Amino acid sequence: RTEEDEWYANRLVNEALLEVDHHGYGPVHINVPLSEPLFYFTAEALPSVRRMVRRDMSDEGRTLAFFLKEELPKYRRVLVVSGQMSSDEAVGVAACLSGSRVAWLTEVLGNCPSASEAVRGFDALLYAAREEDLQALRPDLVITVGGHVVSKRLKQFLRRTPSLVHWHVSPDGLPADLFCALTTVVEASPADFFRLFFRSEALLSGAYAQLWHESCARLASPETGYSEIYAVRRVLEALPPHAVLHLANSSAVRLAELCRLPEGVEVQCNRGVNGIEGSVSAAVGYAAVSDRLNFLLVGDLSFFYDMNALWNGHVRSNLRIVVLNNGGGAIFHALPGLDMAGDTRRFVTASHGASAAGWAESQGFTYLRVTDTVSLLAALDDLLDEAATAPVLLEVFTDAETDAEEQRNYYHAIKEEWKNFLR
Ligand SMILES: Cc1ncc(C[n+]2csc(CCOP(=O)(O)OP(=O)(O)O)c2C)c(N)n1
Repeated sequence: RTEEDEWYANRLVNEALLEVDHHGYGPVHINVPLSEPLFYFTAEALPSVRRMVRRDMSDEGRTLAFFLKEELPKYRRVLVVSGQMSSDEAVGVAACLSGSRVAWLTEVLGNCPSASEAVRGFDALLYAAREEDLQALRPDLVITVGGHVVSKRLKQFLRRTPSLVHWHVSPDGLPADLFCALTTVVEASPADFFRLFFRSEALLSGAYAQLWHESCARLASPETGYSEIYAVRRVLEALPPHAVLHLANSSAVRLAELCRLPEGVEVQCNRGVNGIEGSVSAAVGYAAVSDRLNFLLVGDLSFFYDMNALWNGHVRSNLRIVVLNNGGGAIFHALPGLDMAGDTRRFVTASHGASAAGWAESQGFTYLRVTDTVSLLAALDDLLDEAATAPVLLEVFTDAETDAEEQRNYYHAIKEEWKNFLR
C-alpha cells in the first residue's frame, strides 16, 4: 500500500460522498477490494483522513460569505492559480484579480488578457530556485479556477508544501484534487466567488504576491542556438495580436510556456489526457469558422497522426501550420533515466524520416522548409502574411539530440541567472 494508493482511495470516497446530495439526493456505490484473509481486524483505530466539502451560492451566497469570513483570516499567503480557460472567462477572472494583493499565477493556456497582472514564467523559477528559496514562495492556501494546469513543477511544488489547503472554484462543483490537498469545492463562477472573497477582509500579505512577481521577473529568457525551442520562440513571439494559436501535445504546449506571447493572442489546446491525436482536425475546424489568422504548432508525430484533416473542402487561407519535425516523439528525450541506445529509440520515439511537403502541397498549401536560422527568419514573412491566398505549412527540421541539448542549455542558463541574482 503506497501513499498514492491512500490518496486515490481518499479521493474516490470523497467524490462519492460529495455526489450524494449534488443537485438532488441519490445512493452512491463504493467498491472496496479486499484480499484474504478477510476476518482479521487488527487496526485499533481508524486514521483521520482529509474530508472534502462543497459550498455553493444556493442562498445568494450567504453561507459561502460566512465561510469566507470565518476561514480567510487563517491564511496570509494565498495563491490563486488560473488554469486553462477561454479568453472570455479569463477577462472575467482578470477583472476580479487586477490590482488586488493576491498572488495570481497563470500559464499560456489561461489566456490572461494582460500579461503584466498575473505571474507568468513560474515554471522556470520553480526549476531554478533552491529548496530554501522556495520556502518563502510556499502558500498556505491555494485557490484554483479554470481547467488544466500544464506545469508539472508547480504540481510537485504544491504537493510538497506541508499543511497546504486547497479550494477549487468551478461552476460545475466537481472536485479536482490536483495537489492532493483539496478540502473545499466551491460551486460558483470565479466572478461570484471573488466578489465575496474580496468582501471578506482577508488579511492578505501583499509582500507575498510581490515576491512571486519579482522572482519571476529576474529570469529573462536566455537565447539558444537553432533548435526546436529557438524556432518556437521566433514564431510565437512574432504572432500578430489578433491571432489564434492552437497548441498540440506535447512539446508544443510546453515550449510555448517559455515564450512571451503578444497580448491579444487567443490560445487553444486539447488538454485533459493530453492526447497527440486530433490536433490538426481541431485547428482546421476552428479556423474554418474563424475570421482571425489561426496558427497550429504541432510536433511531427502529432501531425502525421492526423494529417488526413488537411483533406477537406473547408481549409482556408487563414490556416497556418508549423510542424516541428525532429524525426519522432522527441519529448521522450526529456525523460530522465531513459537510455535511448539500441532499439529503444526506434520503439519509444517512433523515429522516421518523413516530411509533410508532398501532402501539404497536394492539398494546396504553400509549403515552406526551414533547416536553420536564416531559412527560418526568411520563412516568417510568408507564414505571417495576412494577404496570403493559400493556407501555409512551415516545416521546421531539427535534430532531436540538438533540441534536447539546447533545452538543457536553456535551463542551465536560467539556473545561472538565478544564482547571479542571489549573489
Ligand atoms: C493518442 C496518443 N497516443 C500516444 C500518446 C503518447 N505520446 C505522448 S507525447 C508523444 C510523442 C509526440 O511526438 P510529436 O508529435 O513528434 O511531438 P514531440 O514530442 O516530438 O514534440 C506520444 C506518442 C499520446 N499522448 N496520445
